[in-house]
Amino acid sequence: TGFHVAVVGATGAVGQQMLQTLEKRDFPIKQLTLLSSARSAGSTVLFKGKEWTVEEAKPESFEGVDIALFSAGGSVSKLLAPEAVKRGAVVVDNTSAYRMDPDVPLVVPEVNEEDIKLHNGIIANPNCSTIQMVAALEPIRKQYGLKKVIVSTYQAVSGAGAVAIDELHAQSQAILSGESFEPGVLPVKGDKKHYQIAYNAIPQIDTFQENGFTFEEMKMINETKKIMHMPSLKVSATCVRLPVVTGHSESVYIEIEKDSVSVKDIHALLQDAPGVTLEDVPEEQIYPMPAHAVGKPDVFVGRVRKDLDEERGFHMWVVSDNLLKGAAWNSVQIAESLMNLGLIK
Ligand code: 11C
Repeated sequence: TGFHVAVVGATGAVGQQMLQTLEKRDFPIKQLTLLSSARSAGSTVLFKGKEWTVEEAKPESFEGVDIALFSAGGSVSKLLAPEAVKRGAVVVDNTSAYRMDPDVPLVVPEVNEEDIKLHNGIIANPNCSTIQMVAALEPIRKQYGLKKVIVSTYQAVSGAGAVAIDELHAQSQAILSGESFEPGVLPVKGDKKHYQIAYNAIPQIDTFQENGFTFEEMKMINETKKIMHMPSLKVSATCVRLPVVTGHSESVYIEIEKDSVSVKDIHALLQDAPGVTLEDVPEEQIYPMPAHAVGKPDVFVGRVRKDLDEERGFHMWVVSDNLLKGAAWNSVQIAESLMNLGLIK
């Protein structure tokens, strides 16, 4: 018993974590189909201690598949997710291809699990930096309302894929041994210029839009409003890439609706919040850091402070493993919700 599961993008940084997460969660799989783009087809990956060969994803690959987890880039999802749905599969898509489509629920189970019920075959997994932020903000929104969010991110290179991890390692080694190098991946593989990421900070993630924000910043803005069902929430973002391999960090400033709320009140909410771990003991130098968050499914929150001038303003520091809660774990959570809600055939 179990489901026929397909993983599209099985060789990628996120695909690998998806396989590990399915294994760890002991997701009921009766058949597994591992797919990728033509470029990676034929390579092997490990699942439950066995080597599996990855095949090129084609429309026919989805015959008989119950649930397909896509993480092979937006163009693959655009082309093949509808083909999977046509063949009866439910798709959990971890690309930006369908996130803002009004017919597609955009889901972080701790925030809007109910939206899954509205799916028409595709459920979108939000952007990693959005997921960890809304998971931390939802318990506060529920209790005290939310008016405004201003976020600055400190994002890891694994968000840009395995090639970006390789580039950070190669550049770091080159710099330490005094060799020259030519940046070729970051900030955006397809953009005109590339910059050094080792020992640097790059204030560009994804391409610039006409309004001066990058696409990553617009994802955080638009996705947050959709997931929280708050089209008029004020949200602004600045997204920065750091030479960290895995684990996105965010400095988040919020304004709530209520007066007279204390840091203690916020702590009490976060302490009990699903998927959130509070790490906030300044006198003992306890706060979240990416190096401590790697490999863990939770969203870590610390440095909670009340603004010194704004009665309803709070600051906090939010860290999570971008490949887990930001991608693979959230996708598998959606798959588990689908199963628990009886929404897979
Ligand atoms: C990054 N947030 O860190 C991006 C990666 O829309 O799923 C995730 C891209 C996406 O570079």
